[in-house]
Amino acid sequence: TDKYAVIGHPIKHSKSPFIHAEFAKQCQQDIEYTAIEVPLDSLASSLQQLRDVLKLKGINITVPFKEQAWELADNLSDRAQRAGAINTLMFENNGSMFGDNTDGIGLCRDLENHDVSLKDKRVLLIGAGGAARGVIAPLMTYQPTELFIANRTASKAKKLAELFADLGQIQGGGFSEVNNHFDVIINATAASLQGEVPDLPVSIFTEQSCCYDMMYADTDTAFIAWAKKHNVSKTVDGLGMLVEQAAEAFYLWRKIRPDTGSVMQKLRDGMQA
Ligand code: SKM
Repeated sequence: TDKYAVIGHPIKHSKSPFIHAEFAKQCQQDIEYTAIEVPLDSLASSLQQLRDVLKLKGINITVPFKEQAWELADNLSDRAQRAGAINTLMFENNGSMFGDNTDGIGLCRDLENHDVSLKDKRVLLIGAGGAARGVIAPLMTYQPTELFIANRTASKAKKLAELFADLGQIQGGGFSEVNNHFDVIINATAASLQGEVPDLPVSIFTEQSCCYDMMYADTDTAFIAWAKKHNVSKTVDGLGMLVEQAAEAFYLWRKIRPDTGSVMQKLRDGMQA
């Protein structure tokens, strides 16, 4: 049995063990996947322990360790290099740590699953932290006419826009600098976790806009409820992104691509608390 885990702090809420157990069943892979809480101040030694004592083959990494894990990885995929954060590690036979980031591709696959096209669209990305940074390059491959990164702290958004300027028309600014409407609006802040919405003008919404919240919850997230209140007809939460990023990590580790639709359905049906 090959062993894997997701690490984070906190981690109890994670649906990753359920998702990977479903993938393993479906693909007849003999693996074990658990959730492990790692102390906030000892990521480096924890990674060594997971590799050398628990003999894990790979791990997923979630908040707040993604950027620090990026620093600690020995090798990085190109997409992880650019993302500045990793959510997937593979321990190689010689002990070295290969880091990847599957969040961006996970978001893109989920947008495709929901028939959300970005080509020639005006896209608003809310937030300029690790979650936003990780998805910019993958989003730009769909050739939107414009990507505007909006953040409470304008300078962070402007910096990100500069960092990815080679990929197309990208601008950054504070919430008050957003004064237009967008075709696709993606919330990469964790505001919904506190039941809050970003301090943006409601003029960002049109009835045709599609709103995507990277967060998910059993009921509408605060952001999705806000969009619906302003008559946005298409809203999607981040549960699909979670399943798709897991599938991509599973593929990296096992070289088999699991079916995500059936696992999504089980999660939606509430088979997992
Ligand atoms: O990127 C993912 C991570 O791989 C696993 C996860 C979880 O288990 O909640 C959430 C995301 O950060």
